[in-house]
Amino acid sequence: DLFAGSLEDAARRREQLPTAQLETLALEQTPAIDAVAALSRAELVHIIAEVKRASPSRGLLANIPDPAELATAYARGGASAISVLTEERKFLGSLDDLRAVRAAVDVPVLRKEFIGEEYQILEARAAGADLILLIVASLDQPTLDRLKRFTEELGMTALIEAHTRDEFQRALDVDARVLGVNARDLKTFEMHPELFGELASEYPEGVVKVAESAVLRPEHVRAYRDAGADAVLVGEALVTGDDPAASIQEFRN
Ligand code: IGP
Repeated sequence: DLFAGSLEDAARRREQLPTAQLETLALEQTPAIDAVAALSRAELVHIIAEVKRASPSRGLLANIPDPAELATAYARGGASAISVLTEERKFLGSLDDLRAVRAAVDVPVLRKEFIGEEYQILEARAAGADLILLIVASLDQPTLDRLKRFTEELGMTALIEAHTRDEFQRALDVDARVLGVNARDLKTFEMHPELFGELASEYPEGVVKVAESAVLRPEHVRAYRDAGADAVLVGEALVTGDDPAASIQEFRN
């Protein structure tokens, strides 16, 4: 299971770099960028562009020899934030990718990882991330609440991800400020692009509405936008296309 793998990998890294030392590195970083503010600026729709080499559902997507170069193209196209997969086993990502992207762009950067403990959040901050992902389906409610608070204590923002109405409510119960509805069911990999629209009216005022996955063409972005999305998270379409900056420009219009 992806979540267990991420936690094992973090435990291995902790043997090399104990929590106290990692904490020092995290606190030395330039303060995190305010992602809520960035995603609340006036824009037809914000694009969160993802650096994604592979996935368990789609296999190998793209080589991406230079994630900094890809991120630079994303920023040039007008991406409001960049998501970097750091999961190593199935997505072939790494914290090195995150650091490279952080050094290359000045928009908010998201650590896309299966996060279940504070150590992984400290790693994200030490690598320069501004946002982290918390997947409601993988966390019990007290843990979700604790990790979200810890994220904010470090000055970062949590993108809290739901895939059902019940998970959406649990995200609101911990005061999600950025709430994503993932069209992809992470257990079956089935796509439910209509789910965002079904939940869109339940967002309280001021919570950033993010639609995740299932965008291959501009009309898919338009459908999410018409349903009320503030931001759309796109991976596959950008890494497999031949001009990511041009694709983002198209998606934003
Ligand atoms: C991007 P897509 O279909 O554009 O490649 O999807 C993003 O939504 C997806 O990578 C994602 C994801 C996740 C990956 C959403 N939630 C949680 C790993 C873990």
